[in-house]
Amino acid sequence: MAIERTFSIIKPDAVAKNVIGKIVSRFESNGLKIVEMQLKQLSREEAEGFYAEHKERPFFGDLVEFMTSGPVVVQVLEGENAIALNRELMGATNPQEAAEGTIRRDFAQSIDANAVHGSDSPASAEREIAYFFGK
Ligand code: IDP
Repeated sequence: MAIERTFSIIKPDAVAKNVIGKIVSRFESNGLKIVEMQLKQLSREEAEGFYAEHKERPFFGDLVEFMTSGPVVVQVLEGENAIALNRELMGATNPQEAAEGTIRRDFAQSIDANAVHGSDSPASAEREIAYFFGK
């Protein structure tokens, strides 16, 4: 299987709950390496640009509000099948529907405050990594 890179965000709810280490540990113990990492406060413009594909969705305003409500951790994860593996470790968007043992099931409380973001395809991974870390 190919070594891939994917983009991940530990969202403001998880940072506020002090579970950065627990979430990173899930990545590491499942074979993903952290190759870039930064704690940062997103500006409104950065959050709007990052989620531009959701601009027309009714929850867009709340999503931007939430993503700028406190610091996040942006990171690049590398490993075999990293994009799909990270999505599997995260669990479903709605934590109530996320499988047992997933990050969202264990650390998230609601569909809008759902602990983590992860790229959903090679094209998004490339775009999202470039958006925060350049080439
Ligand atoms: P994903 O994060 O699992 O890839 P997307 O459908 O790409 O899910 O949605 C991006 C983010 O938008 C979600 O992680 C969640 O925080 C938020 N979101 C998605 N659907 C809803 C909704 O129906 N209400 C509120 N927030 C939502």
